[in-house]
Amino acid sequence: MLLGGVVFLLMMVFGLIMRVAQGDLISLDPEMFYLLLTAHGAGMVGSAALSGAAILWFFSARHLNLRSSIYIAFLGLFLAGVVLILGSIFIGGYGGAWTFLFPLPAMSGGLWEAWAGVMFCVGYLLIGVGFLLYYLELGLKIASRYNGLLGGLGWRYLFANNSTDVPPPTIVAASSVLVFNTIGIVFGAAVLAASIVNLLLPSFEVDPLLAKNAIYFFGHVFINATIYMAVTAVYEILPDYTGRPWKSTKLFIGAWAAVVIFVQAVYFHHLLQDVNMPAWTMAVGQVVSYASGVPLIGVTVFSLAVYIKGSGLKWDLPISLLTLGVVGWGLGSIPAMVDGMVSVNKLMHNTQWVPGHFHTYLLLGEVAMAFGFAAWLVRDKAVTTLSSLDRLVFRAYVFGGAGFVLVFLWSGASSIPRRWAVHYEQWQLQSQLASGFALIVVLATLVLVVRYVAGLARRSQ
Ligand code: HEM
Ligand SMILES: [Cu+2]
Repeated sequence: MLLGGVVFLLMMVFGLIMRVAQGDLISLDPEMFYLLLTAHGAGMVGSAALSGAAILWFFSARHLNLRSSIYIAFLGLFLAGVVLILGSIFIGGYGGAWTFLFPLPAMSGGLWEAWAGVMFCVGYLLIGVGFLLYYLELGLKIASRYNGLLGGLGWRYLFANNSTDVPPPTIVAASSVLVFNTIGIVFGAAVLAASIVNLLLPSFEVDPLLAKNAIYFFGHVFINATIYMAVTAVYEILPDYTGRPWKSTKLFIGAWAAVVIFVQAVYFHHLLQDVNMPAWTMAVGQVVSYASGVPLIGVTVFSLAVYIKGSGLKWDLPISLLTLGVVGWGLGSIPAMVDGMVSVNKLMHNTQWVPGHFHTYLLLGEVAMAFGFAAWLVRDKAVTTLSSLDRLVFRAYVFGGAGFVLVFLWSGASSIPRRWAVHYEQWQLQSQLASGFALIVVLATLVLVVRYVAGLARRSQ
């Protein structure tokens, strides 16, 4: 969590620099902008994945006998991947974005050489292998404890009405995530391997449309998985506060079953701009993007409200951040669904509307959950209320974060494109306002990290 928190903070500073540069408040070499953009995208997604994985492992270990050696191997592969990725960006000059869209790693316009692209892809592969190991261990232990993966998913209870040994919510979540994220990572690994061969032997050709589809399937599923892993913190921690255990009801298990399918099927919304994809894929993309909001908003956000209501819960920093995470996640899905409409997507997809929606469910979603979990780990049990510093930091994070994402959405609605290093003068007001909000988020996050470190130090005494 410490590693994740520090990297979140550093990447936020990179984000702030990009936004300040777009507002023309500093002059930044566009080449540098794309290095920062690449590092920010890969670093944020990586830290979200790392913190999500730490949370899921921590709570799964309450129910399973997991081997720490596997986690250490996972962490080792992860760190080795990070070193290669950072090297490829800041030494090799790779600036082709975290999505490594084929054939961009190979066609740098002279900005970086093939080896930098290879290094980036190999870094990703190492992280992917680490995750496969991680999920394999979870899968093995779940299968042996809950009578197969179907038992862990809870589907036996759902369909066969077998109510003995119903898996707890964390196990349902773990089983679901390991199924869909393993599929996603395998697609990602396949296209990474093909891209690496293509970089080394250009005569080995890759079908660009197939590569794009595989990359976006992987990317979409992987980033979603980070939130689905982190939300287990809510299932496990909230009951400590409300005295009401989070239950694996049929509705809950059914919603997770839907997530396993939908999280894969909604990736079709990444095809809405591809004129050469068949029309039915667009129809599926639109319909499923809408439908996928139901298990999330309908079940998680609604259940959270029901569990909290009338429970006499005392708000402290961890529970405030965790609740913010769920609310931000739910709210962020709304602009995502809007963008999932074919007619809107044609107009908005390459605008800042898109960073607007995903910063909502990441910055105010996954990251809030991760800091909530971290604050809970080091909480002082004697303190059951929000201190005035906690309240200030929490409010600053919400205020800065909400302002920051709203400006992205406003920019998108005004057709300001995403991923442009240099903005026209007419666009700079938004970038400047966003920089102010971003600075507030960075400062609040700094306090959260410092507070966590102080908590760790206090506990180790
Ligand atoms: C203070 C907080 C943050 C700031 C100031 C910030 C800033 C930015 C900026 C300026 C961009 C480029 C927008 C454009 O395309 O014009 C961006 C993209 C992105 N950000 Fe953030 N961000 C922050 C937090 C986060 C968090 C918490 C995450 C994920 C956990 C995240 C993930 C991403 C991703 C995946 C991209 C897309 C990169 C790409 O287009 O290749 N950001 N961010
Ligand atoms: Cu997606």
